[in-house]
Amino acid sequence: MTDRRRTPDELLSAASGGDRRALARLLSLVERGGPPARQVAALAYRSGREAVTVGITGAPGAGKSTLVDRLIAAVRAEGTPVAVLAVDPSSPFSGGAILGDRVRMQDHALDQGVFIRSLATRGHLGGLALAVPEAIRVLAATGWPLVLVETVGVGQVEVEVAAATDTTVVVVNPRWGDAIQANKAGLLETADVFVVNKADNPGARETRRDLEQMLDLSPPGDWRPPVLEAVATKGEGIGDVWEAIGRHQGQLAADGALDRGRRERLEREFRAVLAARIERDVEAMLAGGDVGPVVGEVVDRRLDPYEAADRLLEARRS
Ligand SMILES: Nc1nc2c(ncn2[C@@H]2O[C@H](COP(=O)(O)OP(=O)(O)OP(=O)(O)O)[C@@H](O)[C@H]2O)c(=O)[nH]1
Ligand SMILES: [Mg+2]
Repeated sequence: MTDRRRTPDELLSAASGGDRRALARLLSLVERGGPPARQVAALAYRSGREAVTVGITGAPGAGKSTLVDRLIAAVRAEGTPVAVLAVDPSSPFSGGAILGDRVRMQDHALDQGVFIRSLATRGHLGGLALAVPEAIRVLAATGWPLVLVETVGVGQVEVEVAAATDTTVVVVNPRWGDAIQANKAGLLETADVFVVNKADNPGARETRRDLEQMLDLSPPGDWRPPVLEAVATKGEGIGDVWEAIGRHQGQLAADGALDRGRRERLEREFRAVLAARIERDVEAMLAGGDVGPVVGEVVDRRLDPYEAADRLLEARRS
């Protein structure tokens, strides 16, 4: 049967049995949004299965994909299956190759224990902030115990995506100002592990020191993010990064923060779904016929915008 004719239910059980095309199709449905995506989301949610999730984030070109590639190798050496989502907030289209094209992640293409997929928003209601947790849930529901999420770019979206994972690794480079940029982008609060990658370039020690000093100034918590050096291209420092991720996961599990974090994320997700749906209702209202005359009254200054909004909302309720 072709993928297009399989129902989300059928796709989910096929994907759980190792059918990678079915899994890819499910993720395309999530990306695209709309009623099938809702069905997929509901099924995945009901499965109740969770994956360990690790976000890898940082400025464009910082070496995230190279690092992910090395982490995959480290994880596979332990025998754990791993799925990777490459998130591109700047691109409305995925094509499924952002990551694989750039680095040698293709090396893992024949490994049945590795699944790599890029993710873009397309039509998803609520954008990446919702598409990413849904995609993660699909992977967890189909039996992937570990999901790595690479996010390209710096900014709000990145922070939002980073907030969708248990552990967030922030990759910076030994460049003047990189540590400060990370701070400005709000990554200092989001980071659980810092990696100064491209430590083969000059300035790595200074960047580490800058980050440590910034961490000294932030309020002390239960976990102080370690600041590690790596040369992803040569595979140097990867063991330390993987070990730090494991330590952070251990700490989360030990003090109940893992469960708390996941509950908080679900609540945030629910709020985002609600907000997105209300926003869509507003769009529909504005496109409807009865708004025009009210807008006319507002622009003619016969009605103030607040009263106009009240009037429309009341008319809708009655
Ligand atoms: N010298 C040096 N170059 C590196 C290192 N890690 C990655 N690179 C190079 O940096 C470039 C970007 O690496 P990517 O892994 O694609 O970086 P990225 O952060 O995934 O890039 P985007 O996804 O485009 O944001 C490539 O040419 C890599 O070979 C490193 O440790 N040292
Ligand atoms: Mg990349």
